Amino acid sequence: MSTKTPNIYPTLPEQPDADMIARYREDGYLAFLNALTPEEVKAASNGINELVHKYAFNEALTEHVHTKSKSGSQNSGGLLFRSKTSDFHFQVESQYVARPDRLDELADNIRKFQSYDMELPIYDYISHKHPKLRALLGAMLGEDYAPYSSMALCKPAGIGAAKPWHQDLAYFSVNRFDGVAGVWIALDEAKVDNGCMHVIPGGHRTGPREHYWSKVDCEITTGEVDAQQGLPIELPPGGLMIFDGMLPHETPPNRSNRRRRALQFHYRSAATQIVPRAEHRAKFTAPDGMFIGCDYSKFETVN
Ligand SMILES: O=C(O)CCC(=O)C(=O)O
Repeated sequence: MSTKTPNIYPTLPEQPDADMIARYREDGYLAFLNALTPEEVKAASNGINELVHKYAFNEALTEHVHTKSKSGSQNSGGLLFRSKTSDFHFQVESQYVARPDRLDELADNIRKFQSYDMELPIYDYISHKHPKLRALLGAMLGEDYAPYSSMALCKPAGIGAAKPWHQDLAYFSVNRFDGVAGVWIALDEAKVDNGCMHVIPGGHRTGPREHYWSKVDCEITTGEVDAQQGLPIELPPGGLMIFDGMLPHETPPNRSNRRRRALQFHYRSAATQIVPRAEHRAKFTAPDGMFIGCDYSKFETVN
C-alpha cells in the first residue's frame, strides 16, 4: 500500500483553499468525510429504490435486455433495464436473478445506474446545483465547467464485483485529457472490505496507460500500474471524492455482508470538447499511436 497520507479532509468547504487545489493538481484527488447531509444521503439512497420501483419490469416505460460482451467480461453482462423515453438505464449485478415481485431486493442488487442525473430532483440538485460541489468543481475545472455524465456503480453485499484499475478517460470521448473530473459520493459506509475507492496518488500525470478487456472488465494491463501504490479512500455515508479523469483507480469486490451504494458524476472544463469516438481512439494511444483505451464495440446486447 502507498505510504502517502491520504488527502482526506473533514468537511467539504464553501470554497476550497489554495492547499487543496495544489494537492488536487499534485495527487489527482481529494476526499471529504462530510459533504452531503444525512437527509441528502437518505433521499439519494431512497431514490435508487424509487427508480427501480418505477422502471423495473414496467413494459410501458422500460425495455429489458440481456447484455454480454464479445470478450466475455463479467461486468458487462447481466440484465439491463432501459428507459423508453430517456437515456436512463440500469444494470443488475450479473450473479443476481431479478424478479418482478422483489423490487426492494432488486434495488439492493443493481450494478450500474447510467444517465440518472435528471431522473429525480435530488440527483439534479446534487449533481448540478449543490453550492459546495459547484465551488469545488469551479476551482478545479474553471467556473464554466460542464456536466459530462452520470454513472454510478453500486456493490451488492457479498456479490458486488470488482471494478479493476482503469483511467476514466480510457472510456470518455473528449479531445484532451487535462480537464475532466469525477465526483464519487458514498451513500453507505465504504470500507476496503465492501469495495471502497483505491487510487494511485499522482498517477494522473504520466499519460494514458494500456487497457485491455480481461475476464472481469476493461482494465489497465498488468505492470502498467503498481497495485502496491494503491491507497484506499474509506468514506462514511455522505463522504465525497473528486478525482482527475486520468487518475488510475479501482474498487475491490464486495465480499462483506454490507451493500456499498454510491453516486458518481463526471464533469469537463470548457477547454475540452466532446468528439467522435474515432478522434478519442486517435488520442488515447501508446507512443506508437495504438489505441490503448476501452473499446465499446466489444459490447453486445441480446434481447
Ligand atoms: O464505484 C465504483 O465501484 C467504481 C467507480 C468507477 O471507478 C468508475 O465508474 O469508473
